[in-house]
Amino acid sequence: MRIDVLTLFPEIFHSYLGQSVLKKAIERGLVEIHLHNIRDWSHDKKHHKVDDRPFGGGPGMVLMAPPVVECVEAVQAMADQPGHLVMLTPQGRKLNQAIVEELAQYPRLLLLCGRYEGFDERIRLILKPDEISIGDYVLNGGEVAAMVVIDAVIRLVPGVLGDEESSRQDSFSGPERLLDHAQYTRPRCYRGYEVPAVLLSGNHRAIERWRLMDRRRRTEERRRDLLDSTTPRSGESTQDEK
Ligand code: 6GU
Repeated sequence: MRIDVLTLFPEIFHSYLGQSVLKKAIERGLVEIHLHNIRDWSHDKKHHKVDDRPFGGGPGMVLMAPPVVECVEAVQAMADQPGHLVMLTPQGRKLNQAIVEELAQYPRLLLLCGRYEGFDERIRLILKPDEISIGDYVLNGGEVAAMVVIDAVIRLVPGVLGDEESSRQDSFSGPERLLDHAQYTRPRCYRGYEVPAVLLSGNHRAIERWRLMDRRRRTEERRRDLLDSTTPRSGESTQDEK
């Protein structure tokens, strides 16, 4: 998978890209990440300005359409196939594992990160991006959200995780999209708390039954909303209906 990140702050990604899982995936040729500075497409040759004051007044600055649109077009032309354009904004559809699975199907993604008070609306009208938010809170920019998308998506690229099973057994994965079950390791007893006997039994069918029951119990206790039939399944992605 190839991911192109379009941002005003490419440096924010540098230490993240050196992180172990991603670094190994890049070294093994499973993932390619290319950083592009939107400022390089500024029409202002002197100060490389890419933002301006909003028409109609109001606080903050708005990202101008020409550098952003032209940056996206130029980056699209940098590989044989165009990528699926994702714009990170708080107005997008709220990210969940079903959307992550959908994004992981594309061989190429472009992640467009905003800053300041937002994007000139013509950027949306011209580029028709898939707008994604990572939750109902406000970040200073889309960079951290883009890293969240990259981190969640690359785990689903075959070969990136050592053990292919581990992503399928994650919270929110599998047919029921339940939370994960409890895990235990040594010692068997700590401060009076024993490891559940079934996990030491060697009976794998009993262990699987116990884990499924534990996932259902935890999900009911902590996230009743995930048990609703309206919860998006793999391949469907809807806004949260609640
Ligand atoms: Cl994608 N961007 C910003 N600026 N804030 C957010 C967000 C994105 N998702 C949640 N809050």
